[in-house]
Amino acid sequence: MAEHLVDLGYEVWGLVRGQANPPVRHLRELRGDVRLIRGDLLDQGSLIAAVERVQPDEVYNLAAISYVPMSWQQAELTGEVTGLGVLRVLEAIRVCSGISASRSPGRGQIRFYQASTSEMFGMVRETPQTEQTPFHPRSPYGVAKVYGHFLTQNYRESYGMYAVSGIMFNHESPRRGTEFLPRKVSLGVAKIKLGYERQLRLGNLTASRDWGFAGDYVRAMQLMLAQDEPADYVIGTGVTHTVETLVDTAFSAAGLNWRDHVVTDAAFIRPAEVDRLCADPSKARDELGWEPKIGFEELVTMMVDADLQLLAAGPHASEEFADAW
Ligand code: F7E
Repeated sequence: MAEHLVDLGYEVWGLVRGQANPPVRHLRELRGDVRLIRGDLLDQGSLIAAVERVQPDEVYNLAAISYVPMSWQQAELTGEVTGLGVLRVLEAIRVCSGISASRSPGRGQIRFYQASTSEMFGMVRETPQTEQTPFHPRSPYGVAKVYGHFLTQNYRESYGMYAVSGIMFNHESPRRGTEFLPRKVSLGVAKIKLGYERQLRLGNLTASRDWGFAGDYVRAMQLMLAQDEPADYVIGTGVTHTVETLVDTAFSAAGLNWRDHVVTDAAFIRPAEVDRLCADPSKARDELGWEPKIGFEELVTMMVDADLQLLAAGPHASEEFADAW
């Protein structure tokens, strides 16, 4: 996101949490032109101070505890960060814009983007999913995101703020965290191909997701803040694949047969699963002129190739910034 905005000529500030935050060094090396400011979604004062200091035209809230299995293990924290964190960012914008909590309307100058998610659809009521499809989240993560989604809508309606949500379906890239399925698979394939490992342990292979390229999705986020009127949009490809197909595609990209290496492990089965997600992105296409450029096979191959290249430096080359789950 930061990279895309810098390329568009934005001055970009990134909010950095915590005392020791290893990805910061990574970001500095990658994009020295992104300025950093300290703040935490759990700390209202720090967010007000950040908005006061930066005086932004636009705020993108992509911050969250976003790994679905973790949201069962730390449900309260997920609610605080992924749910109430949205309230704190909106409040910081409201206060710094001089919008009264008791009087409406008063559209400030700061535009707000909230990263909503297809996980809100959960046990889906219809296929494909649109902006009108009712929500039925299946994890504490999904529930927290529904709170953030409706709160963003409520601040738009209560205060006339330009506050919008993008209902993002799964989006991936070689920079994806290694705990999420596509990166876990691309890294696993690379390790097996290079002879570092023989097996890859996975959970449910029958679930389906609408997987797209993160670089395409950040374009949609920026476009959503550049409209005349604020509105929410579903962002996805409209094509869905099973986990098994993704696994097959990734192993095939390296000339391997997944059946020789994948082992099913109950440790990766979730208490409640989202079985099948598929976006209807026609509103984004018609109103934003947005379309994804990278298809499923190209995405998976890109990720496998990137990990083969990364691990050519040694079996542990991927571990420096990875969260081990
Ligand atoms: O799982 C199945 C798993 O963890 C995808 C987040 O960015 O996208 C992401 O949520 C599927 C699920 O992503 C393993 O059961 C099988 O059906 O890559 P994932 P997610 O849960 O769909 C949405 C849009 C978000 O908002 C989230 O923040 O793959 N699966 N075996 C596995 N998943 C993982 N992680 N690991 C496995 O071993």
